[in-house]
Amino acid sequence: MQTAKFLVTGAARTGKSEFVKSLTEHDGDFGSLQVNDELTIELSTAPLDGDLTDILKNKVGVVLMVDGRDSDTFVNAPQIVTHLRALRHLPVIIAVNKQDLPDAHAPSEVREQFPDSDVIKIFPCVATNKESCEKVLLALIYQILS
Ligand SMILES: Nc1nc2c(ncn2[C@@H]2O[C@H](COP(=O)(O)OP(=O)(O)OP(=O)(O)O)[C@@H](O)[C@H]2O)c(=O)[nH]1
Ligand SMILES: [Mg+2]
Repeated sequence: MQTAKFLVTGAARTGKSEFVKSLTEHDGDFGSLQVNDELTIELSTAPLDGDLTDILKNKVGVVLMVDGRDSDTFVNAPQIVTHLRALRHLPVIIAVNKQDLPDAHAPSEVREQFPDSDVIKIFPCVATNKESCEKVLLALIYQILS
């Protein structure tokens, strides 16, 4: 049995816990999901303002949640990604959450924050919707395997 551990981080109230809950049915900052006899996925959340060094040690990828309704959570996304990559060079995907709400910023608007040379993946997300969260997680897994 192997366990693949992912970190879900981002600013306060961006939807980190909701993302974990939709995928794992666990309420809170941690949840696990048994894919099959060989693989378990563990998701844990952590705020951006703490020291993530130890938290990142056993992770295989990072979901950076931003709130599509709150540009304050993504104007500094390039700096956050640079910071995360400096701590540990892991695959990172950005989930632009709350796409179900009116006037949510689209992933393309988050993309505009990044230099053209940055190949980071940016996905729409509705953290309250399981299928939407699965798409984000699968995209991150494909990135890890590529
Ligand atoms: N409409 C809508 N509401 C969402 C979505 N994701 C999260 N929310 C709501 O936004 C609020 C914050 O979501 P949480 O999952 O608690 O966010 P968090 O990042 O874990 O917040 P902290 O742990 O306090 O930093 C809650 O009221 C959620 O129900 C979404 O995709 N759509
Ligand atoms: Mg939370």
